[in-house]
Amino acid sequence: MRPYGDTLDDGATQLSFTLPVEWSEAADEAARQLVARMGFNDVSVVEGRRIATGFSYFVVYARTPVAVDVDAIRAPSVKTAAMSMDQIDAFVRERIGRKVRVAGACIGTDAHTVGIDAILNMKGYQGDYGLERYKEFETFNLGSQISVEELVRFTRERDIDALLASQVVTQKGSDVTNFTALVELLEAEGLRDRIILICGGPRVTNLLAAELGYDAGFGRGTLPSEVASFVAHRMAERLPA
Ligand code: B12
Repeated sequence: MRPYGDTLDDGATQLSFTLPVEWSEAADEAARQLVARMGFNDVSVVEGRRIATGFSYFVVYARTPVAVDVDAIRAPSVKTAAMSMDQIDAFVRERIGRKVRVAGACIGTDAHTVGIDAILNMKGYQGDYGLERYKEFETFNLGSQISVEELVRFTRERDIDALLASQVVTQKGSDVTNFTALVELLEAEGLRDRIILICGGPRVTNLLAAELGYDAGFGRGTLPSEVASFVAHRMAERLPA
């Protein structure tokens, strides 16, 4: 399978990028040559303009000769059967028999709270109520710029069942660094096996989460009920038969 624009399989692709150069016709040609060197064919620079002193921005159309076999790709979804808030509350009452204690935060220096708030805050996201609204969840939203040390201390002191860590900024791999530091500290403190550990953010995939040692990862467009359902099912699975 490859991308297409006009006719199936034509490989048509749109790229956009910034170059640290004042715009000129030579800058357009530099952009064209760069994309050709990336392995693309039929390269045309459809937009090139100055965006700041010494910087230009380009939009380029080109065709890729490469393809992937989508049937050979394994990326398991984290989504359990869709359940409403009431159904999840009933499931927790029947199968777990006590409130589930959930804590969430945006970790490291990341100050983007909108994503974790969408999952935790009472009003929720896209008409789907957040975890604070659930009767059977006791929810703690620690906010932004929370260090992994603080989050782990809170987890221990409040006997948290499920820990939710958010990362929106991914510059220089800071998301992976912070997620990794959290897992490592939980392991060092002997807490990792006791909790359900979840990461999330617009660049997070369930595949990445598994690689980092998390129970699940949720990406862009996640609804609170998807997270609540995962936590409830995973808690039930962990109970002795
Ligand atoms: C609003 C915003 C801000 C606000 C944040 C306010 C706040 N209180 O959150 C302010 C102005 C403070 C800000 C600052 C910065 N920002 Co900003 N910001 C954005 C913006 C426009 C929207 C983000 C947002 O709110 N999305 C809406 C929410 C609902 O979506 P979401 O985060 O993806 O969350 C969903 C899922 O991902 C998931 N989810 C998220 N977290 C979690 C966690 C768990 C556990 C789970 C289950 C699910 C989950 O569920 C949510 C609901 O579906 C984005 C660009 C964009 N359009 O996305 C840039 C963006 C994120 N910012 C960016 C940058 C670079 C910055 C700054 C570094 C800029 C600067 N040089 O100062 C600073 C960083 C400050 C800091 N210390 O973190 C970049 C990040 C680039 C990168 N990939 O690293 C972006 C992508 C803009 C860009 N294109 O360059 N920003």
